[in-house]
Amino acid sequence: MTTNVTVNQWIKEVTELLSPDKIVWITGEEEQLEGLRKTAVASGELIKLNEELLPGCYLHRTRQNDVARVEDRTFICSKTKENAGPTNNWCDPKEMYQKLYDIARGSYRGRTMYVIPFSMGPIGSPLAKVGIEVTDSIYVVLNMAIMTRVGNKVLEVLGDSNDWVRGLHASCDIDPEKRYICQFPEDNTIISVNSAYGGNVLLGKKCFALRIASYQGWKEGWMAEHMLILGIENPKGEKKYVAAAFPSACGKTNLAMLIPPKYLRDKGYKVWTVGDDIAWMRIGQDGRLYAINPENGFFGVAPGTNEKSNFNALASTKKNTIFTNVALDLDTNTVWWEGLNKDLPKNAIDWKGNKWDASKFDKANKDTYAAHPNSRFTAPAVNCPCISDEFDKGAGVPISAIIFGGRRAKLAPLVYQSKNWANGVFVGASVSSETTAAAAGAVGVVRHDPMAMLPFCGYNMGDYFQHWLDMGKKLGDKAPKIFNVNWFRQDDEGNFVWPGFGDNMRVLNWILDRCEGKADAVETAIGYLPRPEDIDLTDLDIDRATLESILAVDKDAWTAEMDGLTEYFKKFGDRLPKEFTEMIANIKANLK
Ligand code: SAT
Ligand code: MN
Repeated sequence: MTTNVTVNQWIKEVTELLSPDKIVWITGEEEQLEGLRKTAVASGELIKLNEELLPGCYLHRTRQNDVARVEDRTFICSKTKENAGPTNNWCDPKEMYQKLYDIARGSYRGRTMYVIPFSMGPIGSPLAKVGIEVTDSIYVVLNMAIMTRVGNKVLEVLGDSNDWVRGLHASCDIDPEKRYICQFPEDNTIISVNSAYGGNVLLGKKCFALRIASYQGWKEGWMAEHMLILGIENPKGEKKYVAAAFPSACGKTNLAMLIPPKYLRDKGYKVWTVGDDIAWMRIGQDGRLYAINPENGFFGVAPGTNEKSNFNALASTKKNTIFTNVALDLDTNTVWWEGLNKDLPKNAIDWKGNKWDASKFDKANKDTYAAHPNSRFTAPAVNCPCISDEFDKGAGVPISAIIFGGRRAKLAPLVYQSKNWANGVFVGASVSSETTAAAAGAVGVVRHDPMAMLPFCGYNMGDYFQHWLDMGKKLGDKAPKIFNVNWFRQDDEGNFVWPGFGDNMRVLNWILDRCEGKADAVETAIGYLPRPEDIDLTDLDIDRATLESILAVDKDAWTAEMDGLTEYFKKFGDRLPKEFTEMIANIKANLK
């Protein structure tokens, strides 16, 4: 299939280890993929949906014990524990290879080994990188063919190079006790066993494009971030790009595909999606920071997605999409999930494969849901009505602003701007968020999630913070401005205060105006905040006092937050940039 010696050597090794009956190289041709879809439908791995209403769409159900990323079974196997750092599980690479080989050995017997050459980023782009994943799952192949660029062309651009990431996925028995998602950053290698769910097995995504790539970026002077990328076009036709980091299932896809409020659309504002989850960023010839989306599709959270919350995402799922763990509406042979619409299907199968009883549906009880809270759609990016012209170009888009955010019911104001790049890095490092269903474990617990990278940083996070500071020094006055947002503030009754979704455009406009020195702000201890009159409230039913309540800096609460951060940062020891300690002292002094 290729003359690349390093590829052939590795394929020989994994073949010996896994003992497949057959080897199939994924060529990227539609005919081959269509054959695989047919095979998967015949075996029950995929269910073909209504060809008229959802052409080219399929439903897949995972095992009930395999529905989210498993952070406690995810390891960074660098040579030393210090290099994985205090936020990652670590295991000695030799020991882990042995353990994983023992688990995977012979597990492809009677099965086919699919070899997927894939490119993260447009094939041949100077910002792109190549990987090869072997898997025994057709579901993985078909998802990878949506989420990345796959096939022979990738091998062509790779040529004889050894700069590619090895990805081994083995479904084994989907045994949660023997499930491991392991990254070996120093070997460009990923091994994932005993899972068949999204982020655990689509190895181009979190494992490569974040964990391995963040390490590569550190070594090579670029950045791999858990960020959406969106372009905002003003009425003059000028486009500005922002990148924004939020933890999983905090609305990155929604922000990336936002539809501006009517009064802004009427003026001629438009939003273009470049990416919804991951950004790779490098300093360009002109000294600015350029970003590409390394992915080729969206692996979005289905529940809550509807025509109002995210018209563009829903439109993206109308053809050639794979749905995972949503409900099947038997009357129409289409899919349904909580929040799609108000018409609960009367004749449906839930995500577990059982007949669903709509009359027993209880919002407070997740066991009664038709779709799993972390059910997903895998949709091709080209389907998105607002996909950017730049998406497929590979040169990247220049980033004007970087936005951090989390899901915080209290404390963090709607928006604020950091005082400078270094302070912005501190703001990113300070992100906390309530946990979501995207990872196994408790939901709704506030945890520190620096830069939304906690589960995805492939090396010591103290070094990662320093890398951010170093990038800022290189960027100098060309550095993007850094902001923090919080769409999730709640009042005392637990209602969301800010309408969010399309109305977030009002905040983005303030952010872009700040980048151009056009908008006012007040300086506070934590950064620059808009005055209520700086946020355009045209056509919005929210009064000034309410807005004020989410644009205030509560001194006691922020002092406590700084004390909490001081404690948290201790875990990074002497790898913590000393600037952070100085900033905390400064902020506390200014809060007095
Ligand atoms: O499950 S994935 O890791 O692919 C998605 C997410 O958690 O953001
Ligand atoms: Mn994500």
